Amino acid sequence: MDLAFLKVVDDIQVLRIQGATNIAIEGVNAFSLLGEHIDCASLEELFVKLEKAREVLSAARATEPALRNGLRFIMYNLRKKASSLQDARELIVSFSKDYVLLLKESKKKVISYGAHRIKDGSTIMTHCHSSLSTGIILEAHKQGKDINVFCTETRPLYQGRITAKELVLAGVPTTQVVDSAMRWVINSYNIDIIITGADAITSQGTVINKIGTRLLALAAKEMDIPFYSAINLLKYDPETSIGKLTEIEMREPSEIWKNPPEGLKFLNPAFETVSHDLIDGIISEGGVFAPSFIYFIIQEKYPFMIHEEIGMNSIN
Ligand code: RUB
Repeated sequence: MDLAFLKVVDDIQVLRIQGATNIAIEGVNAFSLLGEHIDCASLEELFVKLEKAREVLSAARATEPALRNGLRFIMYNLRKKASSLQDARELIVSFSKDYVLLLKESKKKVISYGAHRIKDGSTIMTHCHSSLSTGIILEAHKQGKDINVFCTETRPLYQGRITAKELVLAGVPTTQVVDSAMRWVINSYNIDIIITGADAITSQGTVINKIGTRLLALAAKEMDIPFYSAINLLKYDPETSIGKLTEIEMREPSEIWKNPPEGLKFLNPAFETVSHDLIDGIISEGGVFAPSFIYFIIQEKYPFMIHEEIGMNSIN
């Protein structure tokens, strides 16, 4: 398979490309480039090669529906509209651009709606690195709101440092704590609102985000602090509507400890679920709403996600 394509797959696997939105954008662009140039003699051969590439890219990170939905969007539209090889090569580029635009436009809306939710004088807490939740905080700061942020380190790969750097560089007063101090901070520092990103949302309104997010949501519940999840709806996992579970990615033990004593076992889950009863609101491009409304909003906004390929009736 094409080397440039495989390089992007590897970058996604080893987290040189990190965060659901970035992963989806880079993955879809790589898929489009591959489709445009891959050696093929017929439209049928192109489809076979694209399906193989889709499989490889989808497997790069198990818990990333925004990327899988991008590939679903391109293939679904391609099968409906492409009538020749040349036609398909042009269409793949234009459908990829359409999807990346959807991602970028939805992100702008999430940031704008989320910033409305932050009051002047607020202390905000976040976890991991999410371009959406960091975007919301930076937007509130740009609007002149006097805010103060606490963020976690996010072991084992320290994505919280990316968040901390972005905020400090922008002049936002920011404090970092170790992950295990998350409840202590909520209890001791008058947190007004918690906003995290998300990698996926299921048909039941369960959000999946970086390991530690549920602990944060439980601590928020205990102390009655509003907990919001900033998510674009392209992260909906349509397969959950036919009963499948979103897979939680398990990562290498070496991320936790490079030279551990022999015989020590590790578990290194990258993500965990936060059920809808722990979430006060989803901040999405479709508005701020209770997670349990998700299925109806997806049906209306992104019907391509619910079509025959996953065993539901086509709405398109
Ligand atoms: C990153 C992570 C982020 C979401 C959302 O995990 O959990 O909160 O991906 O990101 P990892 P965004 O570093 O393992 O990819 O808001 O940018 O889509």
